[in-house]
Parts: sequence; structure tokens; C-alpha cells
Amino acid sequence: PEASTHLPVVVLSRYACQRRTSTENHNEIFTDAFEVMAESYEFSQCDGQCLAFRRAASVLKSVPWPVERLGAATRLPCLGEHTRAVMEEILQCGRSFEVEKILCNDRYQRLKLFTSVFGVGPKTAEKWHRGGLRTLNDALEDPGVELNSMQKAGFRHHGDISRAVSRAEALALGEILHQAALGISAHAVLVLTGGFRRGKEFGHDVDFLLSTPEQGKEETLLLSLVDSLRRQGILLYCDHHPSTFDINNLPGVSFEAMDHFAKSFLILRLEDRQVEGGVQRPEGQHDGRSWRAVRVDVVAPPMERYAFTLLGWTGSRQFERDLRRFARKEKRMLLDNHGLWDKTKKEFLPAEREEDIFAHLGLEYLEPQLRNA
Ligand code: DCP
Ligand code: MG
Repeated sequence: PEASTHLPVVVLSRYACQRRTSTENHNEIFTDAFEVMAESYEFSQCDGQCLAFRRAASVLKSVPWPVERLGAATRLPCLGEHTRAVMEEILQCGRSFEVEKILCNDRYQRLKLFTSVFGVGPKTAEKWHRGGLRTLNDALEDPGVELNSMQKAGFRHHGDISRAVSRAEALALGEILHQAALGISAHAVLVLTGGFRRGKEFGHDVDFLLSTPEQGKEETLLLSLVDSLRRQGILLYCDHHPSTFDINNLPGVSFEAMDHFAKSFLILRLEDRQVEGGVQRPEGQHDGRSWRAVRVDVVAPPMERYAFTLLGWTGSRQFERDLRRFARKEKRMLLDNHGLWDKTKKEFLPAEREEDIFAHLGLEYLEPQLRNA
């Protein structure tokens, strides 16, 4: 009754996996502000408030027009008192003073700077901040700071890694990895996942899934692939995590945690000439080099787990979170990157394709391009 007779009423689900979210965001003015709020709460380990702002941002990303007032034609779920207050401020003043205060905050600025280094999480950043460090140079020069090898690589390539990776660069890396994988096994399967599979034009890294129909050979394949990149001289850093996957241990406390498949977190050297259409360096970044460093993640599940891992690594993070929450709360099922457990039937549900998993959950299938929640 409150809706205007001219406008259709849009009712959005509180689960991101029941909303269509393309890469086109009409509400950036709110979602950018919410991201600052979420990050600030994350730095203070206030997980509840952090999640509330991430959820609210995710809802707004799925509204296909700029929201001009609260209520009325669009029923927005997941908006609490605080998120609404920030929105109202932006609607009235064009900006949020609470967000601006955070952006000027010393602690926020430093934690943001420190966590921009690959290998430095909120806990280390907080420790450095409490130790009085202000700049990245402080962290490098302080005798009390002991950097691990990941952080050393993070500092060495900080400029490159902080710069967004373009779609053309992601595709070029895909070609290099694909050729290297096929050089090892003719049956190797390599697919682009993460944000680029969702159609994003830029990302902070490039995510790949590697597998093979040869049972039990996926981890060896990944190790051989990394070795091949090393011999090509393009491996700048590798942090390999061996597989700890054991189907007999599922479902356990590990549900929702990071998956147990073999994976490598890499930094690779990408030559400008390998990128289709060439590389346009931003103003002031011409340092005479003809290459850049790029963060690349590769996960290697066994083929029969392929669909679950592909779904899990395609993201977005908020989409994954809600898929799992939906499975648990609405279907009494446990979903993670390894499988889907039906608590009622007490059995694993098989899936060859992502479509099978959506079907088990009674969800309409959503293309990766609509999972940008
Ligand atoms: N993921 C995971 N376990 C990891 C790393 C990632 O399950 N160790 C999942 C979570 C994300 C997806 O993979 O849904 C991709 O992670 P990214 O952090 O790379 O996020 P995106 O690719 O979506 O965005 P970006 O453009 O920042 O890379
Ligand atoms: Mg990514």
C-alpha cells in the first residue's frame, strides 16, 4: 500500500545468492562509504558491525538504480539503524561525516597502509601501529620488526602489487599458465576464477583453478607447474600449501574455513609485450621497466570436487558467505569448497557442475556475472 502505483515494488532477498548482482554498481556513493566503515570495524576486530556494513553494501550493489530515498518502492533488507543513519547522511549532505572522520584517523590510515603489503594482516598492522611505526620505511628499518619471507616479497613488489591488475593482464597470465600446464600434462585443466570470472575489469590478484582427470595427480601437477614457471624465470615468489584434504574428515569443524586443497600463492613476472593491446602505465610510473609483478593464486582440487571449488573460488566473498548461510539456515545443509553435506539425509550430495549445487539447494542458477554481491 505504501508503494506508488506507478513503480513496481522490488523486494530483495536477504541472501545474496537470491539476488542478481552485476558488476555495474549504481550505489557506489553508499557502498564506498560502507566499505570504509566495515574496514574500520575489521581493524578493531568488531566482526558483527563489520559484517553488518558488508551485508548492507552487498544489498545496495544489487539495486539496479541509484537509491534516492529509504523505504518507498525498494524494500531493502539487511539495513540496520547504523547503516541507515550513514545512508541518510549521504542522501542529505552528499557525504558522511562519520566516514570522513575515519578517513582522517591516524590509526585507520596506518593500518590501511600496513595491510596493503602482501603478507601483513590486521594483527601485524595493529602491532606495528602500537609500536609507533608510521610509514612503510619505519617497518623496514625498525630493528624490532622481523619480516617473514612473504612480507619481504610484499615489500619488494609493493608498488606493482598495489596497482590493479587489468583483464588483459589476467588473460595473458592465463595463457602463460595454460601453456605451462599443457606442457606437463595434455589432460591438464586450467580455469580463470575469482573476480575476473565474474566479469570484473580489474582485480587485486588473478585466481586460477587447476585440475586433471588423472586421479590423485592434481597436487603433483601444481608443483610441476610452479617449477615450470621457475625455470621460465617468471616466478618471483611462491608460498605453497600442501593438500590436507581427507574426505573422511568431512563434514567437520573445518566447514566454512579455508579449503584443504593444495594451493600456491604466487607473485609472477609479466612482460608488457605479453599483454594484448600493450600496457598503459599511469602517469609517473615509467621507471624504465618493461614488466610488472602480479599476485596469482592457484588451487588444485581433485576433479570430483571441481564444481564445489569453482563455486567457492568464484566469489564474491559475500556471495559465498550467503550461499553457506542459506544452505545451513534454510536447507539444513553444510556447503564449503569441498562438498555439500545434507544433515537430514546424512550424506554428501554429488555435483559435476555448479548448476547441480544450486539445484540441490533449491536455488535458481546464477551466472558468475550475477554473483558480484
Ligand atoms: N578464496 C578462498 N580461499 C582462498 C582465497 C580465495 O576460498 N584462500 C575465495 C574467496 C573469494 C574468491 O576465492 O570468493 C576470490 O578471492 P579474491 O580475494 O581474489 O577476491 P576476488 O577475486 O573476488 O576479488 P579481487 O579483484 O580483489 O581479487
Ligand atoms: Mg581475485
